[in-house]
Amino acid sequence: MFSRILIANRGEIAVRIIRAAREMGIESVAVFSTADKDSRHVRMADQAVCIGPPPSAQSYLNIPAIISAAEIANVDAIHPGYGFLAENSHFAEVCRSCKIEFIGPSVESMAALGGKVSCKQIAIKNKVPTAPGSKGKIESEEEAIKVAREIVYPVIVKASAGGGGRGMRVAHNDIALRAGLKSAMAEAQGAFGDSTVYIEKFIEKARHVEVQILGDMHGNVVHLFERDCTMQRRHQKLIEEAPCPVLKDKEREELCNAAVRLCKAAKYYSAGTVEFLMDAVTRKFYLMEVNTRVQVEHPVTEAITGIDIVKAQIRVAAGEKLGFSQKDIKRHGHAIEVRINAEDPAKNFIPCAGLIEHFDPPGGPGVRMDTHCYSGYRVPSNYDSMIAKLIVHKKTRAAAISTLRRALAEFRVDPIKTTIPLHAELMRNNDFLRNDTDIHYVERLLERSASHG
Ligand code: MV4
Repeated sequence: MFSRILIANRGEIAVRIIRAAREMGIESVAVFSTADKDSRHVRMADQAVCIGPPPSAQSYLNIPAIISAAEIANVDAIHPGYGFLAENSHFAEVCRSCKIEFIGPSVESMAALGGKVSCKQIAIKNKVPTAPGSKGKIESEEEAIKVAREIVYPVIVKASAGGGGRGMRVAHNDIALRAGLKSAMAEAQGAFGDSTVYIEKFIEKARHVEVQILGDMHGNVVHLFERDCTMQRRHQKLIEEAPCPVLKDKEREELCNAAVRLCKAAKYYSAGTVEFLMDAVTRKFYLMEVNTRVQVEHPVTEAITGIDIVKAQIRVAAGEKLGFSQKDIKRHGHAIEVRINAEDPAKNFIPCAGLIEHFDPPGGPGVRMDTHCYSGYRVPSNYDSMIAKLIVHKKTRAAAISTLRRALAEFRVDPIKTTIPLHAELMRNNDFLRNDTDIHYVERLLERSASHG
């Protein structure tokens, strides 16, 4: 096992990884930008190294600075968390060439599944359901129009390297498709340095359902069931729950097995997530993409399975076997996570950085808080606005919702604005309670309430 690992991240996920390392008897090395010198991950780690000024490009994305810190601290491995360098196969390659273990999948599976065009081709070969569309990369406007007419409009143009909805355009006719293709390619080139796009039939009313995967270097791949992340806004998930409240057991089994097939085909190890769209009308599933990292919402899966996903990632990176098989994994109860962001929902979610004078988190039975915040902490304006994750786990969805209402009512963050009131409202929203939602639901809801003053 490793003696010491470096955490190439900040915020709640850095805290989460330090906790796992400490319980495993592994020393942790934090890295931080000057904006984060008073951050909780810096205080909690066994050592901390400053890697640069506030902008991410010069600190948490600064590969030479992070590798230098790793060399000086003499670590065995680096955990990238999520965001920043987590899905950068070049960074994984640099780690490998420096003989530092990257706590994630192999460079090869990151490249194979991280690119959406190659991921979709592996999926098709392995009978994982995908939306009808282009065979691969779109080479010309004429080809795009031919495909779109075949699969029937509306279609969606997607960037192969895409993420966060960038490089994505919906088109309802030839004219819109020509324009969408141009702008999606330009946006993808600018954002990812890769203009590769492909086309799919646009699924108009869908839920977002994703499967948690764990694999080891010995060819074992298991799933830890699914999460439902339908409640989101502008590609930012707001609420995540496990299990998916609308799935039937047979659908669940098919979906989870398809995700395992895909990851086995890519010789995947470590934690990963296979994302699907579920057509709310036909109940058919379509692969969206694979996230080759630990996700923000991993705690809901930990709650229902009792498996510590971060510890499993560390063990697997050290070459250990998973130590359990699919039949050993059972699910219990229902878990819901809400992301608490330092944003003002009443002002179009503008970020609200600044001093938190009072931070009083909830607790009690069935409540987990993952956060780096404390009373007296100043939220820097340079990074993502998520300041905490509140996770509840109870026997049933109804009980989890009751506990979440209670926990949200206890939660006090003063004086900065947060998304706590929005979550309190959503926990009393009848459409959410009845699962009569889709991936565009929150945006429609917010538009309605804005127009009603
Ligand atoms: C889709 C889709 C409908 N049909 N693909 C959004 C993120 C990007 N990675 C893929 N996305 C979508 N792909 C087909 N064939 C709708 C979306 C989509 C979406 C998906 C999940 C959650 C929120 C979303 C918001 C807008 C569009």
